[in-house]
Amino acid sequence: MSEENRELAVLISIAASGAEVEECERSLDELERLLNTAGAEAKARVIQVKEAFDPRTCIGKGKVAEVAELVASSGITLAVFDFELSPAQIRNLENDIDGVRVIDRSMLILDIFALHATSGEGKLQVELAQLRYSAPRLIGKGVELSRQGGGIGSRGPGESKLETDRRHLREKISSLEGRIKELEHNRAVMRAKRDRSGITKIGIVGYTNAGKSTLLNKITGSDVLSEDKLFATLDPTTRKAELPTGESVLFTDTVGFIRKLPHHLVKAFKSTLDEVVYSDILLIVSDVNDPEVPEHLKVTEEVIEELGAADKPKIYVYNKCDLSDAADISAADREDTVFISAKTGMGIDRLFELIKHELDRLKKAYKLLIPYDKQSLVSDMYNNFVVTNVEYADGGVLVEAVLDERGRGLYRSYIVE
Ligand SMILES: Nc1nc2c(ncn2[C@@H]2O[C@H](COP(=O)(O)OP(=O)(O)OP(=O)(O)O)[C@@H](O)[C@H]2O)c(=O)[nH]1
Ligand SMILES: [Mg+2]
Repeated sequence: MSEENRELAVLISIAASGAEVEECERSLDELERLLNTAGAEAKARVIQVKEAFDPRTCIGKGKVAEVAELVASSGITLAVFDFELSPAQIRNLENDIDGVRVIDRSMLILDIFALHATSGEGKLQVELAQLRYSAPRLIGKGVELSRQGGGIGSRGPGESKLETDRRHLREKISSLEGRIKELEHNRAVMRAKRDRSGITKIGIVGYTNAGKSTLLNKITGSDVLSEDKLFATLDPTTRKAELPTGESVLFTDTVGFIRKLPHHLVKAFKSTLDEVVYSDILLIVSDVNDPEVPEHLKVTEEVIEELGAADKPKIYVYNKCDLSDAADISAADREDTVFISAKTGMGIDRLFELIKHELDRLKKAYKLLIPYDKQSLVSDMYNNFVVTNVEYADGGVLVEAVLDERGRGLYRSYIVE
């Protein structure tokens, strides 16, 4: 889309008090980046400072009139609210403000997801999330959903199929849920296969645009799309890499997180986010230069918690150090923290050391009973792991050994304790 015919938008937020205006502005900065990623341009911002909340239009009557005036004089055709709106609120706002479509942050994020989804699974997940969230909001407000190019907030893989009828909507949702269940099952089967290979799985997670895909590419020599865009990655990619010690591990790049990430979106992406849940170690990637890192980490930890993966070993990876002052960086050398540049490769060796350290920690002592006709396994174990004791017993050799994930996978069926 050329610069001239980018859709113009007004961004709208509410601060509960004067003290919250700054936080509102930061959130709007991010909303603006989301809007740009979706191909539109922010022409104006409106923040209302207000304690009482108007349930009809969220912002007060006076502000609605102000926005209407702005819209009439500036070529703005889209109003984006930085918080969730109900279907009724959208209707009321569109009635009161002539000539704009009204969407909220969630719908904008879903729109970007729709633009960036490439795999069948990703598209299905976006479509499901849109049907659950956007469709009820768009239905009945005179927008023809089946029209091509309905604009931001109404794009999507399933756009042409969106039914205006609620019954159809429900049927569609349950059919999508069924198909996603199938894909989830396929993923589980693939995962079980990988588990049997016993290779340690490392999940790369973190705020959107932190450099997760760039890191995966650097470590594994792959070429996953990495871009200066929010939500460039939607589909997880898993690649094998060899640590300097010779050990193989699997790295998985995942969809990024963002503040006010709607709960229903996390739910819709459950099948791909499961890759996080089944990781043995999490790399939490942040952009070291971003002043919002504490907020980003908070959001990331919340999503990890929501996924039920809070108890995994975590390594905090501060990325893009090539852009920052090296003096600050070496100051904070901690066991679970590393400063890198995924672009130049700086600090990657240290990251590998930390990973190795976690791998060692994941090792545990096991007792195994190896049948007498499988004796070659015992010498394998001697070669690859630390064997602490061997006894000859009924039915086989009783071996005590310290195993990592891989060993556990390899000898799973012989573990007795
Ligand atoms: N200077 C510099 N830029 C980097 C570094 N790592 C990533 N980038 C840039 O940051 C932008 C985002 O990188 P991605 O790897 O796409 O980030 P991501 O975390 O995968 O982002 P999403 O998939 O959108 O959530 C790209 O323009 C990268 O080139 C780095 O170490 N240094
Ligand atoms: Mg990415």
